[in-house]
Amino acid sequence: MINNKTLQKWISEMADLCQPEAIVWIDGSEGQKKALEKEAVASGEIVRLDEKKWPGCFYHRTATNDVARTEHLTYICTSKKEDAGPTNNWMEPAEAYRKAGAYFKGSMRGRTMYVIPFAMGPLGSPFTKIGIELTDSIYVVLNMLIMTRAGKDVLEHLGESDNFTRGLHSKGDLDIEKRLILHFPEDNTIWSVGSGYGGNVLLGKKCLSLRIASWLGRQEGWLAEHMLIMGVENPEGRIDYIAAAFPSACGKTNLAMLIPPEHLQKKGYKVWTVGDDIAWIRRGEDGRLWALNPETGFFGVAPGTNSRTNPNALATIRRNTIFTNVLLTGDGDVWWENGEGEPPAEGIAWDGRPWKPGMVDESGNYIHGAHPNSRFTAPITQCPIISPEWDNPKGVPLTAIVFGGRRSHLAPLVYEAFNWRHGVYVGATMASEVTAAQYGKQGKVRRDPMAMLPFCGYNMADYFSYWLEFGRTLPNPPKIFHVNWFRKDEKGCFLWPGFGDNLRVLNWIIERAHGRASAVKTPIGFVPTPDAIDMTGLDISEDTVKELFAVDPGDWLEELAGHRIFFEQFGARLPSEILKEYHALLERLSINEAAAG
Ligand code: GTP
Ligand code: SPV
Ligand code: MN
Repeated sequence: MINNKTLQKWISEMADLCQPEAIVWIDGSEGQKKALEKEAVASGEIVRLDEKKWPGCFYHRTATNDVARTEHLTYICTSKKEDAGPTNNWMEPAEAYRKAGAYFKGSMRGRTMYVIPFAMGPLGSPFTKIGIELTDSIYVVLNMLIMTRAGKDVLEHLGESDNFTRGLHSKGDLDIEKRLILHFPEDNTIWSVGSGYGGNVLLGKKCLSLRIASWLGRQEGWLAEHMLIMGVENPEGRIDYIAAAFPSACGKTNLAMLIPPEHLQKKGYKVWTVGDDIAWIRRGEDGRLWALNPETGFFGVAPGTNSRTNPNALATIRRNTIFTNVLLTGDGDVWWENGEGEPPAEGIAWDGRPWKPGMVDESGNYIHGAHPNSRFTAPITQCPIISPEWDNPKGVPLTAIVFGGRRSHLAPLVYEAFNWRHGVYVGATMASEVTAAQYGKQGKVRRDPMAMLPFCGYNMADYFSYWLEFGRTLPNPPKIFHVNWFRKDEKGCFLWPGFGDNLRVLNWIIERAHGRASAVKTPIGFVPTPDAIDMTGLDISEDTVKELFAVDPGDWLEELAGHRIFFEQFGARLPSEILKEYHALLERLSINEAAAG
């Protein structure tokens, strides 16, 4: 099928290691896809859903110990430990190849090795990167066919070049003790073994498009970020594009597909989806930043997705979608918590056990039908508001960059950084409550700079330096903002309705970026004046608005202690500008607190 010597040699080496029974090339054809679906249905790897209700849709359940990214088993394997930095797990490359090699050895005996040539980005775009994933999972193949541009066109484009990411994946025996997700940025290589869950095994996604790409981006002068991209069209027809970084399960997919509240719809506002998880950002010849979504699908969180919160997602997943770890019913239907309609009378839960509504465990806790990190994989083109620009090889020009997290307390609904350098500080000090998208204690606040803590492929101190340097080269860097949809009152209820109403906040952001809309200066940045955000049609009290915008210098001074502890781990590698920003913020807050107190 191919003449690429480097590729052939690598595949034969990997086949020698894993010893598959057969090797099958993925060509991207409909016929091959159908045949693979049939085979996986026959083996029980996937279940075909009811054809009337869910045309072209399938269900898959992963092992119960394999339902989220395992960050503690994810490594950056650089020759020097300092290049991975203190926030990444590190393994010496030779040691890593040896250790994982033992798990890969013979792991594909009796199985087929699928060769998936895939491109992240449209073929021919200056952004685009090519990867080859070798895998023993049809589920992975079917997901990659949705999430990436995969097939023989990619091989033709690659030709005899050796410039591609080498990805090797085997389910192994799905033993968490023998699971490793390894990145070798110096070799442009990814090895993933012992898992069958999304972010661990769809190697084009977090592994290539963020960890490897962030490394490549720094060498080549661009940024790879954990960001959604969306367009907001105003009544005059002007479209402003925004890129926003929120940690996993903190609202990227939802914001990217937002439906404007009625009042703004009537005025003529529209939203266009460009991407929901990853943005590759380059400096354009015009001095602006241009962003591209390298993916072709959504791998979205199912629970909480319903026709009130995200009707566009619901429309997107009606057909040709793979559901993972949701609840399955006997008649080929699926269901998840806070989804559509009443729960079915009975079904099979995410862990494979029979489930009925109202079931509780020994301690009286609710038993979930769908796993909180259950997901759908759906083609991006099925999104009703897909932007006509979504696959423009140039990307889209950015008006603003937004950072955000899940903070019950402290962070106001929105604020604007004073300038690029301060904006980098705001991103670098992002924090969020841990969600079900990663193993760990849920609800605990952890620092997650630019939502990249689990995804930065090199030393995070160098990443901060690179962001600072990147901004210095821009004649008019986009304004940087921070949002928090998740602030709660003392009863634990969200203060802000969120979802569609977030457009009200985006409009303020866009107006500010164009030098309009009013704001007050606070120690942490510019916060909207009480009347600056259009609240028409919202049932929200003046007191709530005040609480949403409140900046408490005492609480922020406590928060700053956390910033300092986080930064200390980087030692001398931390850029001095970050420390300068820290001291300036400390001073602004101290003056403010003294004045208040
Ligand atoms: P990853 O795919 O893990 O990167 O997640 P994501 O950032 O795309 O998050 P997603 O949009 O899937 O949202 C995750 C959860 O947050 C879902 O349960 C949503 O219902 C909920 N959520 C999203 N936006 C809002 C919001 O504005 N307010 C509130 N209260 N919840 C939200
Ligand atoms: C995330 O966890 O940020 C996701 C899902 O988008 S995964 O592909 O598993 O990383
Ligand atoms: Mn994500």
